[in-house]
Amino acid sequence: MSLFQERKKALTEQYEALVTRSNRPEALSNGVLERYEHPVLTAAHAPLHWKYDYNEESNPYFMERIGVHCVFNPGAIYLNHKYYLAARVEGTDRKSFFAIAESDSPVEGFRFWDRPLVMPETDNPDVNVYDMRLVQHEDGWIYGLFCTERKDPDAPHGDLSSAIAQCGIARTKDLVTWERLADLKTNSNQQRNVVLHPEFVNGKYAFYTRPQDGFIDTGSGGGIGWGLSDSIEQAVIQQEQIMDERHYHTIKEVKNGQGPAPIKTEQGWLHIAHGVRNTAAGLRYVLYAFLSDLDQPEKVTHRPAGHLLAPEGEERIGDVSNVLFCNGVVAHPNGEVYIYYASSDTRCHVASTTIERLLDYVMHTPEDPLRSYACVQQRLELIDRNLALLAQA
Ligand code: M1P
Repeated sequence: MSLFQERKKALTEQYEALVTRSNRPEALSNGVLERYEHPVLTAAHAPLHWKYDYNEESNPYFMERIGVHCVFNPGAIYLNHKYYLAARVEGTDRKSFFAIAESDSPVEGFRFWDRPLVMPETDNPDVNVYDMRLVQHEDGWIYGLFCTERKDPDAPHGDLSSAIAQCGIARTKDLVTWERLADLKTNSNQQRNVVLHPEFVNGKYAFYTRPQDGFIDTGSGGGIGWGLSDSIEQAVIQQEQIMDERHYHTIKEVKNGQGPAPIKTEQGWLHIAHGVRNTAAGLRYVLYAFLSDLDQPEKVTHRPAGHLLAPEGEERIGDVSNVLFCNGVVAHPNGEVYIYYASSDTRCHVASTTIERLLDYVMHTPEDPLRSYACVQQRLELIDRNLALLAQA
């Protein structure tokens, strides 16, 4: 067997073992949700034929030609009894693109389609696209909203990092063929983490936004915004209001952003979002949850304090360490919920829970009292109630 054949065989076997491995939930969770032992998608899940030249003559060493560096921040949808993840795949050339992985199971067996997703460009080509939120809208289309990034034309000479981030919009019926619509227009210089609400509100398309002044810093951008547009083909938000503010000395003091489209429940819209604070080790991204009013989704009714999920173990390390990010969730009518989240801009994980448990969490976790003394009082109340119960036992 030639070196080419040996390597191709060994790598193919390794790949098959990876994509077919089973994935068990952790034994004893905190009761809110269960993590799983393995990530559901990693860079190693990218098919070998995306990376290697399969021609022995032109690639005698069976060498990787176009590498894949990370697979993260997946949008998620359940269609025709299958789970689909629209992952952000980042090549070794640093460009991100989207690719669909599918499985019959919510927690294991995800396999990428043979080809990545081809997202059409607008007249102003994107340099980078990432973080798709998949939404089955009541108008009958599946929408993919994502961040589109282009070099900032006003960046000072020599600044090759500053970009303008805006919201790209595309729609599909089958996840295969995509129609690109005009980018969302708002009054903000920059937008990331824009999400389409799944229902019309007052007959209009409704968006969660994240206005910000700079590419990295939100500046005066106060938090998760909300706005309506008459059209989706030429989406324009004239008036943006902040519905979930950043707050001093909380998990979202630097910035925050809506995760996937919220889940409709009898008690209200259940949201998963990310909050960012600054530390000596750099920015730290955690996931949090909140509930908003059924008729006025922009009105937050319950704000549990702190994080729902924070980076743990290997999740803490990666290309951009100390980051959890979520833009995909699947909620079934029977109440099962699968939260797809990425760690450290590197890999994708799943956590499972139910709508009932998430509602219990958002409605019965106390709000952040915002001062150490008040936090101790809050905890003492719990401790005293528990000590009384323990004394009776
Ligand atoms: O690197 C962490 C995340 O940073 C950005 O998110 P945000 O706009 O909220 O800061 C995005 O680039 C996201 O993809 C990335 O995971």
